[in-house]
Amino acid sequence: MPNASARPKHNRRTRRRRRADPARNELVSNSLESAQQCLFNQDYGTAFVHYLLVLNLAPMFKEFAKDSFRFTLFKWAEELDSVGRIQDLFDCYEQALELFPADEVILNSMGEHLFRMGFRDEAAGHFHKALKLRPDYPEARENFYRVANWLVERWHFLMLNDHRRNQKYQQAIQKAVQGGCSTVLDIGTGTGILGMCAKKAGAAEVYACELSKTMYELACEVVTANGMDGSIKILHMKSLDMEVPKDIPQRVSLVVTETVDAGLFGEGIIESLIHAWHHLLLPPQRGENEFGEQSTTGRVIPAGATVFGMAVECLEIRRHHRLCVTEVGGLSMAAAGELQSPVSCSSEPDDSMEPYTTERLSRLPGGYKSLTEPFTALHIDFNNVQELEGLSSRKVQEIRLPVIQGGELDALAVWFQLHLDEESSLSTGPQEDTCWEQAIYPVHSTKGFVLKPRDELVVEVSCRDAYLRLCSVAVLRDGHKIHLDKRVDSIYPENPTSNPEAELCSALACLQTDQTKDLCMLECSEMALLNNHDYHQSFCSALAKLISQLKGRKREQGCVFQSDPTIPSQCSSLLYVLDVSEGFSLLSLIAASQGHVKAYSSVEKSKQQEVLNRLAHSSGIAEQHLEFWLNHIEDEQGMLQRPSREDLWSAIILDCVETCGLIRQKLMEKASLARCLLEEGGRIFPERIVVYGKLVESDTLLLESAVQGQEPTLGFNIAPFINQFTVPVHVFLDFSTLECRHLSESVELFVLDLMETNANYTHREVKVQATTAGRITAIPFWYHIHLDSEISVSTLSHNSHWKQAAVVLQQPLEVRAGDWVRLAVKLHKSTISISAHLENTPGMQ
Ligand code: 44T
Repeated sequence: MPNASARPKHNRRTRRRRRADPARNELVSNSLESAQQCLFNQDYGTAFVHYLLVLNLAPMFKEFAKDSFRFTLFKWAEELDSVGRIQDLFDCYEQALELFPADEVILNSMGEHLFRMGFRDEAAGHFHKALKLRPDYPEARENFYRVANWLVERWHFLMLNDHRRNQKYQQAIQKAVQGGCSTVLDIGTGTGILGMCAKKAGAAEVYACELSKTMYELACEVVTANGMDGSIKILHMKSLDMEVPKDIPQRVSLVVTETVDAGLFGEGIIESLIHAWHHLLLPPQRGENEFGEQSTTGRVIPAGATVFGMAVECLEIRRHHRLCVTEVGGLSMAAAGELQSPVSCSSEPDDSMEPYTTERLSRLPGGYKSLTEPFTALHIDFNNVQELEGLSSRKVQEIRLPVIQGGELDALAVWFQLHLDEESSLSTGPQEDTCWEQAIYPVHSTKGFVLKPRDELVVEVSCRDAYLRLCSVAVLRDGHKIHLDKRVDSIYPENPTSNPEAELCSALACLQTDQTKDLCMLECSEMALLNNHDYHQSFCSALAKLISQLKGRKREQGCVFQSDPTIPSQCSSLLYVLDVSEGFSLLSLIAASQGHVKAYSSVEKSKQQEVLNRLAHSSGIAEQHLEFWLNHIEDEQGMLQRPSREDLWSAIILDCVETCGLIRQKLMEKASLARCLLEEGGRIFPERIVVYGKLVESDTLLLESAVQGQEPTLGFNIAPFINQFTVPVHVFLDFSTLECRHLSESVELFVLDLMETNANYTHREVKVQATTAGRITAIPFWYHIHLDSEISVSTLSHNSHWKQAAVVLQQPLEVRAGDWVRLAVKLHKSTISISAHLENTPGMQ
């Protein structure tokens, strides 16, 4: 398709001749007429082709036909989407954007398609563009807020707000540049800050590379705004793809980088530095450097790192990685097989496994207990390429750690000290006042292992695929070695010949059961949900109540219920329950265990379906009473239509709140659809959700939301650029450990009635009185999920698998104790927004 915007401008003569071209004019007018006719007939595909022809031949019709063209495009795209013609769909959008490159509605709509297909970064880019074109476009704004976290991760704000870290890096760079490193490469430049430090320190040549497109564009904007666009060359690429002289003219004398994650190596720093030493850096320095002279050798900031570890007991970590209950909602879990979170470094690495997760230990609800002193796990010199290369082949190091306090071994926590140069370092330790999280290597052994004060814990440290791996392998107790990494926990004597019988038994046990067969992976939040006793108990009671009511009703209608649930009942006496929870859920089984219930589960993964089948079997639930719904239907749209049955659903269980603390998208649409599919007396679980919130003053939340203060960052103008990516709602918050001052009591913000459509509203004003003076910076919110009029679950409870969310106010609001604050709460497409105003009505109490 020709690019209309790129076509050369016509001079007057050609334009006059064009206007006078009757054949062309006729084609245009016929095509326009056909386009309109096809549109009227709802033949969107043909209409779209006609419009393309008209608008490419006669761009002057663009304004006139814009609305109809958009409408046609959206309708045609919907059709293409429904039949899975995805490539055609995106081709149409591309053709449309060639005609209307600055059309925010088309951009936003293409973003929505991209998002649904899982192209989150690309989707985010489209929403961002749409919003730049029209900042007051609410649809694009909401979409943008939903994805901004993927474009610019929230830790960028934390790092830029961390003045000590910024200053230390700046000083180290300044010293190196003044010491002779005059050509500099900033690997993973982010906003461009370290590159700008090098330029400001007087480096002659500065290069920077960044692999994220959004961050690259942001760095370009920032560098230009600081008047350095001519003097820093920024490349949109991964450092590993850089070559001399193609990308930079010659090797540099200094590489600066902060491509480190909480586990140090997760951003690929080892690979990047090995490549840099081979291809981008001058050879390393041997002996003393000539101070002040232009350096002919290369070096890296940071110069190296020391990694520390410590064994901890922590219930919060445990409940996210191990099954801690024996019974869930009345079902014994004994037959479940082994359930494991995907965070493990003991098993073979595969794509679905992560060796560690991250947490800020100081903010874990319930805290943690150190079971050992911190130990040094590894030291690495970034200026020694042989050492970097040898890391993966280093032999596994075994460390023995004396246990200092008894407690259950839940995880090894890891942090590091980054040595910027010989003098200066940064620590990511749990006791430090920094923005850093720690890496957590959870222990998986099913029963949990309680360490005693005189024990020694044996930890193995190794480096595989350039990831640091730490594994608790054994405990030395009273001269015995107790192995921890065996699936069957077994006691081995230090000297194997002293108890050959025990050894033989455990070897046999390992042979007899192929334990990996029954291993099933659950997300951390799914594991926490299984461990959430109250949640399942509440559902169990509410379901039991409803089912007994409905059975009573059916009996009155003359139905007979067999006492033995394994004998197939008459169809009309069965009750149907559908659980549309996302991910792993036992609620369908809990429903089926009530008897005379046929339950439909939405669990999709086959390993997880196997677990449900095993549990059904061990709980005496007849095989035909549990079905996997999604095995039968092709597309999601059929989700709530029960297959081939004239009876209606007795209960539909909806998943209302995402783990991150937000209401699930399209919840209300699903609820209204579900309502139409219920039998008389049937219900939706939950029937109602009440949103609660509280006024708080929290600097922490501000630091994670935007670069704070009016002062430039290290003298550079960065904040206004990165702050464009600020979002008003903060997710995955732990309100119980958030450092903040509570400025009011909890207040009901909003009610969502899932059973009564008419009861719902989209706006609500709530008045709340400040109990303490302060600056309201945020309003954390959470939900009471009412299953029926008596039973509810709170997303704020201590054993919840949900986190909380918070609205961070654009401008903090100063209040005195007793002031009334008016909150305007809005719910648009499952997104909550809140603005706060001081209520100044005289006499208001
Ligand atoms: N997270 C810290 C990681 N990059 C920090 O695209 C600490 C997380 C964190 N570019 C809470 C707190 C904290 N070539 O923009 C990124 C990334 C880019 C590269 C070019 C390469 N080889 C790479 C590798 C990475 O570098 C930037 C920084 S990476 C990590 C930083 C505050 N949660």
